[in-house]
Parts: sequence; C-alpha cells; structure tokens
Amino acid sequence: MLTAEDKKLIQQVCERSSSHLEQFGTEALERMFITYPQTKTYFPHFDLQHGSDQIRNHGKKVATALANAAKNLDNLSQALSELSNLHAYSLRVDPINFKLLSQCFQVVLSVHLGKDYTPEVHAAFDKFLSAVASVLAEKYR
Ligand code: HNI
Repeated sequence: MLTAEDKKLIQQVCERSSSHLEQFGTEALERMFITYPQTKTYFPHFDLQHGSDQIRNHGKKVATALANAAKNLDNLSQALSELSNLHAYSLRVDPINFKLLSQCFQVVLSVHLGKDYTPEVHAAFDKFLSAVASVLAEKYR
C-alpha cells in the first residue's frame, strides 16, 4: 500500500527523470539482459547489441509506461490494463521477470540519483514497481 509520502516521492523522481526516459529505460533493459541473460529469450527479434535502436526504442516505451503509471497511482489497474493484457495473453512473459526488470530499474535510478536515492525513495519505488508487476501479472489467472 503506497502512503501519501510514497506517492509524493515517486512522482518527484518521475518528474526529475522525465527528460531521461529513453536513457534510463535503455540502461535498465541492458542491465537486465546482461545480469539475467534468460530474459533475452523474449526478444529474439531484437538486435540486443549495446545501444541498438530497438533497445533504445523499447527502453523509452517501458520507461514512459512507468512514468504514466506514476501519474495514476490511485488507479494502476486501469492505467495498465492494456499492457496487462499484452503481457499475459500475447507476450506470455513469465511474471518472475517483472521482478528482475524492477531491480534493474532501481539500480539505474540509484546510479543517477546518487544520494537522493534515499532509503525512503528506494522503499517507495520498491512498492511502486511491485504494484506495477502485480497489475501486469493479474490477468495470468
Ligand atoms: Ni514489456 C512490450 C512495458 C516488463 C517483454 N512492454 C512492452 C511495451 C511496453 C512494456 C510499454 C510496448 C507495448 C506496445 O508496443 O504497445 N514491460 C513494460 C513494463 C514492464 C515490462 C512497464 C515492467 C516494469 N516486458 C517486461 C519484462 C519482459 C517484457 C520483464 C520480459 C523479460 N515487453 C516485453 C516484450 C515486448 C514488450 C517481448 C514486445 C516487444 C516488441 O516490440 O516486440
């Protein structure tokens, strides 16, 4: 459950990151592919070399979706409904992978925010990304 303080911190970080969505999303994806190479199996049609157009385009899409979700914290299920359908029915991504990408996003934020990535921000993002992952996985059952 996100507290009012969590919501404020999440929205502040997303606003600060709004001009870096492509960069942060790309870095998170590249981190995921290197750290958890099994995640690459979902992207056989992508050029997965460092900095490829496909990774950058996709990184921007994923980070933009997260930034939009951050604007709809009281309404995540509805805001992510289309993406939930896509991941469950078409892509069939094993939900375990959402946790892996979430961790990578946290590391990217921490690298860029440095000491501003306080334990409170970390905790708020952990809750937020878990909530997003639950919504993306909720159509699986
Ligand atoms: Ni995900 C497509 C958002 C986790 C595999 N994904 C998308 C799109 C968005 C998106 C946005 C583009 C939809 C469109 O074009 O209409 N994905 C998210 C978010 C998370 C997430 C917000 C979690 C934080 N996706 C994952 C994970 C995997 C994953 C963990 C697999 C490891 N996603 C995909 C694949 C596609 C995809 C595969 C299709 C890519 C393509 O363009 O072919």
